[in-house]
Amino acid sequence: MSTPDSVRIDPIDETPIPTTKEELLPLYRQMLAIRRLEEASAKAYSQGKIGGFLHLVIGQEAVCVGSVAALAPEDYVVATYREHGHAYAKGVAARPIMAEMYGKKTGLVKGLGGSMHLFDKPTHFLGGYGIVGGHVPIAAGVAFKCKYKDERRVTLCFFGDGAATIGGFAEGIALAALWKLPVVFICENNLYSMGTPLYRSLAVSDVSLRAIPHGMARDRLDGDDVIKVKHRISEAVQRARETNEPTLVEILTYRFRGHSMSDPGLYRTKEEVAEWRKHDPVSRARARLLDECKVPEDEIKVVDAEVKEEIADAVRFSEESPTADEYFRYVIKE
Ligand SMILES: Cc1ncc(C[n+]2csc(CCOP(=O)(O)OP(=O)(O)O)c2C)c(N)n1
Ligand SMILES: [Mg+2]
Repeated sequence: MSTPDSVRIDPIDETPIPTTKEELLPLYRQMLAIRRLEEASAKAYSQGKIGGFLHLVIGQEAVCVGSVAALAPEDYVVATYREHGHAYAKGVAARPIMAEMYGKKTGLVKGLGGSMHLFDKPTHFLGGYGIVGGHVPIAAGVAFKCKYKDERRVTLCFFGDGAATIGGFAEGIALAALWKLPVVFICENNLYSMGTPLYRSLAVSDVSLRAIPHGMARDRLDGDDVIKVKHRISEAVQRARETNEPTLVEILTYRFRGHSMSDPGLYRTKEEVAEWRKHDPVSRARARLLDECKVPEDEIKVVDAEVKEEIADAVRFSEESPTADEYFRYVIKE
């Protein structure tokens, strides 16, 4: 993958991990559903049907899908404001995610949170946080609870490269290492924090090196292969579950769209975006299904059609649902 040299401190192991139809097809399906869900939400946003902020994970789907595939259902996920895919991968259905963005009563948090504040107790998806890096200590706290109660549950904490410059990140990983907490910190390094490239905010661009002063295990990999992500995160999850040792994993990835819907992304060249698009995780998984797993194209097309209908249904459901009109009930009027 074409990663700027400044980002690559350690060589990255490019050896592909073999896979099977049974393993890859469900992950392809999830990634495609997330891609279609977000494309539909972008359309609704441009039509004025979704308000507030909207941050899309398009291009980064292999990170959330591969990572969450390494978990048991009772494990926890804590994520950022770019979290629709993480919630979906954890088991939240497309309908309540989309309806939440639409601000409808049928939304995941009753239409009162919006895109950045998804939260779902049944699937153990614990948010959705808008303060960059602010959720890293929260994830450490969840992991502390799991260890204290001897639950053998693991917490995945997702954050961006920009979060690695924040105090909350430094404090969260320090405590997790000190107290040996069963948490895997996953830095989704998409090379930019809004319009700021990582090399302008961190002196050393390898975020995973931050694990070293804490004696914490670390890993660093490319994020375009969902199978590789699953296998490498599985190693960290196993370490957390069996020994309560945390891991800091940095996954190099790229968002194909702007930071949010209001960002035309003028700080990146067309050539850079085109280069990364060659490593589209969804296309890559599809190609592996065809070439390596020998899945007939017609069978993949059935999945494509099912996903299309699933998302069309989520849009219809959201459009037809009643508006969450209780916003002001929770506002204190002076
Ligand atoms: C503490 C804090 N500072 C600034 C912001 C404004 N802000 C929102 S998203 C963002 C970029 C974060 O980039 P990164 O952590 O790399 O995540 P990405 O958006 O690339 O997924 C910033 C600066 C914020 N929400 N919180
Ligand atoms: Mg980023």
